[in-house]
Formats: sequence, structure tokens, C-alpha cells
Amino acid sequence: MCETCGCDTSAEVHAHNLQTGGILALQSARTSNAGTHVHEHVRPDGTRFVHAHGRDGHHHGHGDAELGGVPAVHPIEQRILAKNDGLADQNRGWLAYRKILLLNLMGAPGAGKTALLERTIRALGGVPPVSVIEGDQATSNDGERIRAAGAPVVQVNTGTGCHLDAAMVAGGLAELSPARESVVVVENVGNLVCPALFDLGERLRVVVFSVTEGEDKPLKYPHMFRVADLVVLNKIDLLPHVDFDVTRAEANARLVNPDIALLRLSARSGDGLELWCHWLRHATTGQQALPL
Ligand SMILES: Nc1nc2c(ncn2[C@@H]2O[C@H](COP(=O)(O)OP(=O)(O)OP(=O)(O)O)[C@@H](O)[C@H]2O)c(=O)[nH]1
Ligand SMILES: [Mg+2]
Repeated sequence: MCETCGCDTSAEVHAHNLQTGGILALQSARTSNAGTHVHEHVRPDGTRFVHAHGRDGHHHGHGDAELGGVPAVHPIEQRILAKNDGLADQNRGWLAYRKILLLNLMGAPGAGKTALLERTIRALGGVPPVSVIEGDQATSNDGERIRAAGAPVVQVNTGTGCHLDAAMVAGGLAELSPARESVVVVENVGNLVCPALFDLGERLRVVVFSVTEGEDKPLKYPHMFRVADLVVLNKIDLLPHVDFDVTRAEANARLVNPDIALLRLSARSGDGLELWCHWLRHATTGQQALPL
């Protein structure tokens, strides 16, 4: 059992590299040896080999005011989170050395995370290059959608786990080998609770929140909105058909996080996509996130 969130992480976590067809078993932050990644590869021809390596990234300061709002946790949970944070710092160092922007894309199941990514990959047209670590409990459906949109992707299946952690992302990064000065987006498992607790080593956190979810979600799941840099309010094409007060939803988000940036968008119609791509491109310059 994962004492942090109640999900069962004793199940095997698998990564599927959709470029090579390789499948490997990953460890979670709970079970991994800090700084060492041991996993089994299955080559496209079906042969297997076990592979272990350390990370060469230097340590970075956490600078993580975002986690200041973590609710009081049990000592075992604290140990899991502390171990995860150490691995996240290693990811951060590895990424900083290569000037890679890691973005953690979170949100409820069906909010439109993959739809947003598909459109983003097509709109950016490779400038900057984007690759994706896809998190889902099961299936490579989203990974296949990302591949069809034109980006390299590793699909991580968490089994019964309800979030990605820093060890899984480290395994995904090792498998992806992203280019220097590129963007890696982690689409986290659809969930408004646990992903907010686990630092992956990302520089930016974005919550996709759709107009079919109800305006009160920032109040009911405040931690997710507290740790986010940006809320993408998605599916605005549906506004004429749903009972959703955009102004109230945005006020609720600002109530829990006065500094949060907000962007209205439709991954269906493309409204707001240009501004989102501009925000993303600006983020790759390493400057402070654009206020929206
Ligand atoms: N009308 C409308 N539908 C959308 C929009 N964005 C996504 N959808 C639809 O919403 C459904 C869920 O979209 P996904 O992109 O799979 O959502 P997700 O957040 O990736 O879902 P999980 O990965 O399961 O957590 C699909 O049927 C999409 O076509 C939008 O802007 N407008
Ligand atoms: Mg998805």
C-alpha cells in the first residue's frame, strides 16, 4: 500500500517506449534505491536484459515553495515524500544541465490533457521539440495519440497507482533521451489529489480544468490549485451548453492561489491555443512564467 495516498503501489509499474516497442519495468520512488535505477528492458525482438544506472545530474536547491501547503502527513508518508523529493532534485539537476523544461500536466480524468497536448504538438511544429511521458493506470491509448500527433512518447502504466512519482519520471526520461533545450511534458494520471503531492523535478505545473467539472473544484481540491503555476480552463466551446460560471470558477482558483495564471481554451476549437503556445515558448527561455 502507498501510505501517502492509499493507492496500491506494490503493483508493477511498466513503461512502454512507443518508438522502439520496448517495454520495461520501472520502480516507484517508494521502492527504488535513491539515485540508482534498476529496470528490466524487453527489446523489440522479445529478449530481456536488466539494466542499472545512476544519475549524473548535480544537486539543485529545491526552491519549492509550492510544497509549502502540503497537509500534515504521517511519518511514513513523510519518508516516502522525502525520498521522492530527493529523486525529484536529481531529475531537476539532470534536466537543468541539459536545459530541458519539464512540465507536469495534471487534471481530472477526461479534462482534456491529451487533447491539449495533441493540438500543442501540432501547433508548435517541433519548435521547440516536445516529447511526452504519458501516465495512465493502464493502456497505451494516450501514448498512441501523442505518437500520431508527431512527438516521441513513453507510456508509463502505474497499475493500481494513482500518480506518477520522481522515480517513474527518471525511468521515462532515461528511455526518452530528450534533446537538449527541448520540452518534456509529463501527462500525469488523471486525478486531482495525489499528483499534487509528488514533486517530479518539474519547473512548471499546469492544471487542466474543464467547464464540465463544476466551478467549485478549486475549493474542493485546493492543494492541486495551490501548487499550480497555470490553470488551463478547457472546453470553453461547451459553455453555451453547460451550467458553469467562468468568473466564479476563476475567482475560486484565485482564492486558493492568488498568484495563479489562468487561461481559457478549447482543445476542440483551438480558441486560446495561440496564447498557450506563447506561454509555453516563453517558459523555455528560462525566464519567470508569463503572467496571464
Ligand atoms: N468539446 C470539447 N471536448 C474536449 C475538449 N478537450 C477534450 N475534449 C474531449 O474530452 C474527452 C477527454 O479528453 P482527453 O484529452 O482524453 O482527456 P484527458 O484529460 O487526457 O483524460 P485522461 O488521460 O483519461 O485523464 C475526449 O472525448 C475529448 O475529445 C474541448 O476543448 N472541447
Ligand atoms: Mg489523457
